[in-house]
Amino acid sequence: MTVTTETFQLVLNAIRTSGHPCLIAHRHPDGDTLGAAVAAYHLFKKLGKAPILACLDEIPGYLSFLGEEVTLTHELPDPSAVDLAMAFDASSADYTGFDPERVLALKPLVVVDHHATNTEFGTINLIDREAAATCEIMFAVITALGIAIDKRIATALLTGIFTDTNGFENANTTDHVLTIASSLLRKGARLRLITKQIFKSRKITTLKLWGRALERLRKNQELGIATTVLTLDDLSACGAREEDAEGLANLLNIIADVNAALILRETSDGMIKGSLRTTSDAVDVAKLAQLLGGGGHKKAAGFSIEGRIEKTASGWKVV
Ligand SMILES: [Mn+2]
Repeated sequence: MTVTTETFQLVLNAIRTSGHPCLIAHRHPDGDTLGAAVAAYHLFKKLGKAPILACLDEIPGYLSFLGEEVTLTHELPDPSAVDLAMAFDASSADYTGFDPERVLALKPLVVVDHHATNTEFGTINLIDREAAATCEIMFAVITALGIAIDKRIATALLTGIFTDTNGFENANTTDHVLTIASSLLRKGARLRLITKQIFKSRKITTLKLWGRALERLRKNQELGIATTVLTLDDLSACGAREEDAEGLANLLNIIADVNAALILRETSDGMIKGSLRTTSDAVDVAKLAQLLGGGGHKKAAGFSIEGRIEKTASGWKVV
């Protein structure tokens, strides 16, 4: 890990001394934020503590197995009701989806993350930008605490590692990641369930939506970027939901001879969400996303801009 031992010890102490921690998973939760938060939830329960798991949104259907034996709240507690807050996989307070001031009011605030663009908004920042997943960092934390990783914790951590390596396929799949995955499997992690839920549980409505995006794929010759768009009309025409567009960016990351792939899609809050992916070591999509007010990782990043997407005679335009 590229974090200092001192920071690591501060986190271990914060966990050991807390009785009422609040664990925060970011909005539109994915396998990594939920995996890390749920693993921490079970960890605190094992330690006899009373954790609260807070996430603005519901656990998406394909990750429902992570919610077994877990109580989720959609609101942040009063600062006086908790003695520790931990935010997982969130690059900024804003990224959690909660009012950033209310997030920052929770103290101490431990930020556990691996985003290159993390703003270090905690009072303790356990940020390992080299880690493949926040769950990889949490594996180190739980191991260092000397707490036995049970089947539920192992499954939660493996979910985040599996999600963020896109099934051990991305460039961030190091030998260290595979060693951790192997260790989690020995502790009973349900890899077959994770594989099925993440890669083999798509609805026909989702694939129809992806079909629309695939049909519109174009390569911008100047930038060498493959782009496509999805509108809210596409969602209703396909009977799909916003969360069904997740996963499409990884699918587009299989295109040869492009510098990057970009999807622009309208969201119901009047914004356009951009998702960027690349397999090229020469391209840093996090930097590109940052120029547009977003962030992420070198090979996977995103941003949000105001606007709508309209079809014009010369193609799709952001207006
Ligand atoms: Mn992550």
